[in-house]
Amino acid sequence: TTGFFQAKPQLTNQYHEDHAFRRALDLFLPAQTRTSIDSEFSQLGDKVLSPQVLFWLRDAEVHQPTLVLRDSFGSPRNELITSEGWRQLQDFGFREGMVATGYEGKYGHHTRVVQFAKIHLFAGSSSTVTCPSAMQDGAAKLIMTFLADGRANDPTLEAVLQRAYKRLTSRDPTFAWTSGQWMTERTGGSDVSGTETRATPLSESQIHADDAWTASDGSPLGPFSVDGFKWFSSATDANMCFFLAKTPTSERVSLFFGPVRRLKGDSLEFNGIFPQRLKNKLGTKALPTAELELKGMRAYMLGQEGAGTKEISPILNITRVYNAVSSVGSMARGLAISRAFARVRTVAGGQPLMNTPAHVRSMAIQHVEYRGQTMIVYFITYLLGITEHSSSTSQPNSPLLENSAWTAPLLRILTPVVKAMSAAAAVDGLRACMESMGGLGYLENEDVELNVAKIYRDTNVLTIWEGTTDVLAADTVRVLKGRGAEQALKALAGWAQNIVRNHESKFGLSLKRVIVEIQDLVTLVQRKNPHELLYLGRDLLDSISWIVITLLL
Ligand code: MFK
Ligand code: FAD
Repeated sequence: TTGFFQAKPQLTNQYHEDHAFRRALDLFLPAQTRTSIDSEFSQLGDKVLSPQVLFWLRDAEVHQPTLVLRDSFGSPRNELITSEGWRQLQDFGFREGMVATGYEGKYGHHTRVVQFAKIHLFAGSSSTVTCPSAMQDGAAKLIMTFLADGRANDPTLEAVLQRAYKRLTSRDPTFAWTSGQWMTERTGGSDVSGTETRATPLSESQIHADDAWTASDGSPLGPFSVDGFKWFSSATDANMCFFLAKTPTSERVSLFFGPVRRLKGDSLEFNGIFPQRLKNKLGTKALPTAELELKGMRAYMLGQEGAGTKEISPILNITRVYNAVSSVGSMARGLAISRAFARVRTVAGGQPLMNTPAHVRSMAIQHVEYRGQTMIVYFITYLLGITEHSSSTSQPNSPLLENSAWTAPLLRILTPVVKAMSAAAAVDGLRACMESMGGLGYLENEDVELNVAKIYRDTNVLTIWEGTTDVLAADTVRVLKGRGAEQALKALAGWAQNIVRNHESKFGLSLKRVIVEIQDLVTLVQRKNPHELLYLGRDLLDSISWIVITLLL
């Protein structure tokens, strides 16, 4: 093998190289916080590209999860096997506080910005362990809110939840838990009203008959027995899960919570859960997404019976933020690979691609899209942190958010908008990154950190799970036309008009086009009925995200 070989592109520390990422941190973090995280982030930027982490990433991709349903002698085994690399990446995530940072509160209002910046840097090296992390975080948030509101009126349930919360927010890999979120059934994932899973309350004697079995932390198993079929379970290796089921007394779904495994003596087994098969997917190959049959799974009901979708919505809203951060994190890695390639690849005329105007123009278009998405994604992490760390009198004094009444409604409207738009942008962006590397971009690159094709495959799911684009558009319409609609529209328009005024007076910018767009949006929402707006849902997403991105850029 003589002749030319392309020099290998070299990825550099993205905390230092990625201008859009740094701009988002500069915009949403106060200077003091920015300085105090500098060293940790610089190290994290190195770690996610270190030989150790890349070895785990490669191992997780090569040794995909398997299900052992029977042993060689025909006896049932019911065992899920994940790779060493996958487990090590999860442990790395725990140690680095990918979830825990969000609950340690070290950075006050800015805690969530800091936490999600870690996910952003990790995304391209994570082999999607960030998916169970997302549900772990959602579960922690739900439990935290539930306990804070005094809604666990049963002492056993309260103790079980408190113990779970400690594990969900821990940095210790030997103690920390991830969680699953099981909503989707064969009847539908967008609309869960056709849920077939049934939860039946057990009598005292039935509960105590099984007392020898506990959750893996020693907690009692729960007073409901659950039977049904969950069509998609991504965190099948999780320690616990939140899920929807119907009760004998309500045809509407309720929220349940239970351990995924149960323990008796030395024996640890699935808690009445029987994985049927692993899904054969386009991407996210290391993630153990399974179909699960539930037969006698023990669980607790949480919250109001029949209000399961509302009760589970704190998880949905957190995992949608993760989805958005993963979208920009994946774009970030794709663009870093594309830039590294352009530095070493020479094309006709002997010029490196980096000096080829047409190529640089194409890359610039992708970078502008990434920058816009990054700004709006960090805006929702900023809003989330404020809602979690503020009383009405202790909002940060920031020109980005002058009226504290805007925070919660803005977060509620923008979460589905940003989830939908960032995911679509990431798929388009990664396709373009592949193209920017020519044939090499299409290959399953042996150097896993440069495998943009894998990131592209993985990214496609971001538009589907946690709500497809049209379903998220419908969620936006639910906010803009439902109860509290007037307050929501006021917050969005008020915030945007305020930023326009600030920009015009501070920078002398003329933002007439934005003002027209805001007015058109308000008129559209007010004039159309919900059915008409549902039809125009994607236009709404487009218009809202365009306004916000323009004002944040
Ligand atoms: C690495 C990336 C990280 C991400 C990892 C993710 C891993 C993937 C895992 C999954 O995919 S898990 C499954 C996710 N499934 C979805 O996202 C379901 C998509 N469908 C919806 O979101 C539907 O809108 C929904 C199922 C919620 C519709 O249910 P309903 O019962 O028909 O809703 P309805 O009746 O309109 O609303 C019921 C109540 O819930 C209302 O409150 P009120 O009763 O007070 O009026 C709604 O306002 C409220 N609600 C619904 N969605 C909400 C919400 N409240 C707050 N936030 C929301 N998002
Ligand atoms: P459907 O709901 O049947 O949707 C099909 C099409 O109909 C879509 O294009 C949708 O946009 C459209 N549609 C549906 N309703 C409307 C409407 N009202 N208005 C306009 N259009 C509509 N789920 C879990 O619960 N837990 C998991 O861990 C999990 N992991 C997953 C992992 C992977 C890799 C994948 C691919 C999915 C996972 N899911 C999980 C399921 C995922 O959340 C669902 O696939 C998703 O919510 C869509 O549901 P569905 O597949 O039933 O499609």
